[in-house]
Amino acid sequence: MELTKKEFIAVFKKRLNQKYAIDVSDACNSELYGTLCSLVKSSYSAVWRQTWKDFVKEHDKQTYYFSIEYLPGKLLKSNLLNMGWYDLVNSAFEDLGLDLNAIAAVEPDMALGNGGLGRLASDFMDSLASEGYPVNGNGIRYKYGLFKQRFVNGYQVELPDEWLNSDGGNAWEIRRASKSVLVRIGGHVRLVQEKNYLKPVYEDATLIRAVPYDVGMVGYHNNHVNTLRLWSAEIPESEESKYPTIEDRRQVEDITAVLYPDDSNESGRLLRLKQEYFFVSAGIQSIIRHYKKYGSPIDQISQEVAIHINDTHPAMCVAEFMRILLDEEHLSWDTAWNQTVRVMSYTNHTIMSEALETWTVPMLNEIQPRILQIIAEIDHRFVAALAGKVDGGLIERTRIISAGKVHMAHLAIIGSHSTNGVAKLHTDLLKSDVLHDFYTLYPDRFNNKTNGIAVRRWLQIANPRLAKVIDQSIGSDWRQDASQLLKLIDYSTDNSLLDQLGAVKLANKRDLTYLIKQETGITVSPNAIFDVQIKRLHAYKRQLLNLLRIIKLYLDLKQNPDLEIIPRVFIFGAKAAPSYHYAKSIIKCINETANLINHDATIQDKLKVIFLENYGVSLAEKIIPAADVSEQISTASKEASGTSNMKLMLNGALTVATLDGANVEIKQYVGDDNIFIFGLNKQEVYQYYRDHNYHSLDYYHNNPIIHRVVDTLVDGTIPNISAEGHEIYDSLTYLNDEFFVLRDFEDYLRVQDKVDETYRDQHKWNKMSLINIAKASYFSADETVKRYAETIWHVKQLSEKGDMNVKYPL
Ligand code: GPW
Repeated sequence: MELTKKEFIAVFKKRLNQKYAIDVSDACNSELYGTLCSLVKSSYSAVWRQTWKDFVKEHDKQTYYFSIEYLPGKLLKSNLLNMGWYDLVNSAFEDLGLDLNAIAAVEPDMALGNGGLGRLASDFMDSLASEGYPVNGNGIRYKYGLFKQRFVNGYQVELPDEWLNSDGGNAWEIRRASKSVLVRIGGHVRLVQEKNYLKPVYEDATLIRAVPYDVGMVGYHNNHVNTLRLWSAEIPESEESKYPTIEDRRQVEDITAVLYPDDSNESGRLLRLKQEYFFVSAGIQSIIRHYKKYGSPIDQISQEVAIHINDTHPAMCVAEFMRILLDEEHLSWDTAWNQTVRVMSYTNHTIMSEALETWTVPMLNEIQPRILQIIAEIDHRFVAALAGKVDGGLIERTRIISAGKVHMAHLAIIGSHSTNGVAKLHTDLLKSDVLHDFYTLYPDRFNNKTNGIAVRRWLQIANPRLAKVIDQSIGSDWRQDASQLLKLIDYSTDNSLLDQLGAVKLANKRDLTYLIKQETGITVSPNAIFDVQIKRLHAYKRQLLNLLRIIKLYLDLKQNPDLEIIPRVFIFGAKAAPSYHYAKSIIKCINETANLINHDATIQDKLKVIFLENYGVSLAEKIIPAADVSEQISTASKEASGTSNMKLMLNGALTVATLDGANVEIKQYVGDDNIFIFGLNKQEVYQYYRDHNYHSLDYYHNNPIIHRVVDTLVDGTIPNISAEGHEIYDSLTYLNDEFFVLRDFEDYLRVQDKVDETYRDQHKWNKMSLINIAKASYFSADETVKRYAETIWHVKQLSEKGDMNVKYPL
C-alpha cells in the first residue's frame, strides 16, 4: 500500500499530539524529531520482526560481526531513505512549513567509535541489510561516546560526549532485558574431573549482567531489517547486596562507560581488556543460546553460525567459543576446535606495531582465568602439532603466548579459517612481511577484501545536489547498483553535464563557507580551491607535510605579495587521542599557523587555513561534498586502506596521494592522468628501513626551502608554539623524521603545482572529477560485503534489493 502525503501528515500530527500533547505550530525541533523517529521505528518494527522470523524459520546461516567500535552517525535520514519515505516526508514537512534538515540535526551523532574502523563497521551494517544478508552486529553501548573536541587557545580540549542525555537521546534503541546474559569476570578457577569432561569450579568471580540494546539496521528498499546489538553492563539483581556503595556500583557500570579514544594504538589498560571480554562473552553466549533453542546439534554449529572478528579487539571470541563448547556443551577438544576454526574469521586493519594488541599473562588471568587456561592450551597444542615439522624459530615467532605476553593477532589467525587485509597493498604486506610467518603456515587462509563505503549515505544523503544531477543523466538505479555510476564516463565530453558538476560543487562550497563563518568567524571565498584533509591526527598520516607546505606558501606570499596563485582554503578535521602528545602539538601548530595567516592582510584571500572542531560523521557529511582536493598523504605502507579517500572521490574531489592503502587501487581505476601521485613508494620506504640510510638532517641542511620552512617552527615566525614547535622541529631533524616528511616534501610541492595548473582549466578539472565519481563505484560497500558473505562467511542473500514495493505502513 502506497503511503500518501495526506495520510502521513494526519498520522504525524496525531502522534505528535499523543506523545507531547502539542500541535505542529508549537512544537520545537526535538519534539518534531522525537515524533518522526517514533513513527519510523514503529513502522519498521514489523519488518524487523519478520526478518528475524525468516532467519529462524529457514535455519539460514547467520553471521555475527563483532566490533568494539561502531560509528553510525545519525540514522534518521538514512532510515527514511532506506524505507522509501524520504521524498514523501521531505515534501510533507515543506507543506507544514518545517525543515527536515533542522529536525534531523537534533539527533546526536552515535559516536561509539574513533574513526575508520568504526565507520567501516557501520557502512558494512548498512550494506549488509541492503543486500539482504542475515548479518547482525555485536558491540558495546558506551554511555560516553568519543570525546567532543574543543579548541582553547589553539589547544585541543576534550569534553565528554553525553549522547544519551542529549535532546535526541537514543531514539533507535530497544532495551531487551529478557535477553540479558551473565558474564563472569575475575576470581579463580580449578578443574574437577567429571565423567566425560573437566568441570571448571569458580571461586570469587564477579557476575556482571550484560543487557542488550538493539538497533534496527534498515536495508535499502528491500523489506529487510538486521540488528545491531550493543551490550551494557549492569549489576545482576541477585548480586545487589554485594554493592552497597556508589563506588562499588560504579566498578560495574564503568565497564561500558567510555569508549577508549585511541585510534590504532593499543593502550594496555585492564578496563579495556574487561570491555573486550565483556562484549565477547555476552555476544557468544547469546548466539549459542539462540542456536540451541531450535534443537540443532551443537557439534555442527559451523553450518549455521559464522563469527567475524573485526581487528583483534574481539579476538577472545575464539577462546570464549571454545569455553562454552567444552565446559557447557562437553564437546571433545578436537570437535570443539574444529567447529571454532570453521566459525571464526578475522580482519586485520593495521601493520603499525604499536597497534598490534598484546596482553600480559597476569592481566588475562585477572580478567578471566579460564580464558587464559584455554588460550594456553590452544598455544600448547599449536606448538605440539608443529614441533619437528617446521623450523623452531617459526614456531616461536607464531605461537600465541611468548615472553609472558599473549598475542591477540596470533590467537585470531590460528583460531580462524580466514584472515583478510583491507586493501590490496595492505594484504600483500601482511603476506610478505608483517604476517609472513603465518602466511607460510596457512597460505590458504589469507585473502584481500578492499574496504568500501556506503554510497547512498555518502552521495545521496550527504550530497543531494550531486545525486540529482546524476539522476538526470544516468537515472537513479545507482542507488541499488553502484556500478551504474560507470555510465557517467559516457558523459565525459558533455559540456552541459560538466558545467552542472561545477555548479553543484560551487553551491556545496558556498554552504560550507557559511558553516566555516559560523564556526570560526573566518570568511572564505567559495571560488578558492577547497583542499581537504580529514582523518584522525596521526604522525603517519602526515598532516605535518600539509602544514609545512602551507607555511611555504605563506613565506612565498610574504616575500612577494603580488605572487599569482590560485586562492586555496586548507580545511582540516582531526581529533588526536588525548594522550598522544605529538599529535596534539601538531594541532596546536596548525591552529597557530591558521591564526597567523587568516589575520594577515598582506595574504588577502589567497590563503586561508580552517581547522574545524569536533570532526565526526556529521561534519564529514558537510565537508566532503564541498571538497576540490582530497589529501591522502600517509607514508607509503602505513595506511592500511583509508576510506575518506573513497568518500571524497565519490563526491568529485581529486586526490593528491602517496601510493599507500587503497590509493593504489584508486590510481588503477581512474588512471594516472586523473590523480596526483607523489612521494616514496612502499619498496623505497622498506629499502630505507633495511639499509638505515635515511638522514633527514641532510634534507634540512642541503635544501634551503626545507631549511627555511622547518625553521619557522622554532624562530618565532609562528607565534605561541615555542614548546610544540621545538617538539616537531626535533622530530624532523635530530630524531630523523620517522615518516619521511622531509624526504617527500619537494615531490609534494611539485604535484601540488600540477594541481594548481590543472585547476586553471575548469573544463578539464570537471572532467577529471566526473571520472573520479564514476570510478568510486568500485568502492561500494555493497560489493565489499558481498565478497565477505560469499567467500568468507558463506551466507545466502535472503532478500533481493530493489523491491520498490516497500512494506513500511504507518
Ligand atoms: F589499529 N583503523 C582504525 F587496526 O580506524 F585497529 N582504528 C584502528 O584502531 C585500527 C585501524 C587498528 C583504520 C585504518 O587505520 C585505516 O587505514 C582503515 O581504512 C580503517 O581502519 C578501516 O579498515
